[in-house]
Amino acid sequence: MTKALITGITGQDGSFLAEFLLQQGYEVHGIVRRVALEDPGRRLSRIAHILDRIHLHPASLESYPSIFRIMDKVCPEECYHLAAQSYVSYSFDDEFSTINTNIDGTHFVLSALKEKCADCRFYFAGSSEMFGKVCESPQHENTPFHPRSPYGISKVAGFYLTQNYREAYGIFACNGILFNHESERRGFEFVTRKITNTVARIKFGLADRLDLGNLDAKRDWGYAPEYVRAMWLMLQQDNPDDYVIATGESHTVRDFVSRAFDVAGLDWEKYVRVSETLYRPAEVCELKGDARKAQKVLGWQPEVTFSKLVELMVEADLTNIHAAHENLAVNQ
Ligand code: G4F
Repeated sequence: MTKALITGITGQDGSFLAEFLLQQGYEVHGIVRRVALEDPGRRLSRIAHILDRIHLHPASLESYPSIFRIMDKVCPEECYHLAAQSYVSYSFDDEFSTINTNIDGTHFVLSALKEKCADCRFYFAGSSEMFGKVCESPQHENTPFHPRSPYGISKVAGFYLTQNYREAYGIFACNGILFNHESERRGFEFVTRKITNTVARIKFGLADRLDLGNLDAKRDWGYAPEYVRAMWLMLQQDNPDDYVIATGESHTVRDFVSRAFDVAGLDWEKYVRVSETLYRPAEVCELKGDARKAQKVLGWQPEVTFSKLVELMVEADLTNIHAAHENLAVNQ
């Protein structure tokens, strides 16, 4: 059994990756915050269905000794470092904690691996936010970075730490440069889930308005379960490398909104209100990835289209809200 360690196992990607690795016959370990173990109903909800098949270890990415202890104890063969403060907008509100946690966390994991299990293969969750103010489109592995947020800056630092550990210490360390990837498990603070959840609430009469910021921003949105497979593929190669993972298609937030309301049979223009307060101090206007290298070397290709992605997210939220409604009615 190959032993894998996932940081950020409670998040969208961590939960899909844990499921995927279990299916591949892995022994799966995850790092979680101590508070998560104390409040499993809320904080472990995405992995509730696999809790009896995975091993969770309390630690903090802000504490080197706690990470070191886990590397010493688990000594994984593959490590997927997904944990981060990953909400771009929030990174402007608290630059210091985003930058400190994200950069130190990556550094601590890499350093502890080097000390305790230098043969472990390492995956770093880089981001298309690193391209920021793009100088060419689509963006590929050699497109220069120009991050536009503290979050983007922290990911660029993590990217170079990963490359440096590969070059300086011979660690099998890979960077995935993942473009936006969404699902029915996406957090409500991200625009896609905010939209699909509000659409479902409007449909059931629980909301009458959707406030959004920049509707013109364009993103390359894919389906998260397909993206975690790409992470795994990177660590199965003969040599470590960096890969862009994207669909190659870009759509505006407005396109997403329009399709989401459409799926629910509603007219978006009746409900959406643009609020200046939701604009970011510096915006990434357009992202579109070129994943030809991943296709050629990893044999990876996305299948879920933009339209299908929106549909499956709206339908999942309609089902969730309908079920919550029914439960409420039964309990009253
Ligand atoms: O959904 P978002 O918050 O995602 P963003 O900023 O693109 O970042 C996501 O993808 C990255 C990969 O490229 C990840 F690294 C990162 O961790 C995260 O997963 O915003 C998407 C776009 C932005 O342009 C934003 O300005 O939607 C625009 N937007 C418009 N109204 C809004 C809203 N975003 C949010 N979150 N909420 C709004 O009301």
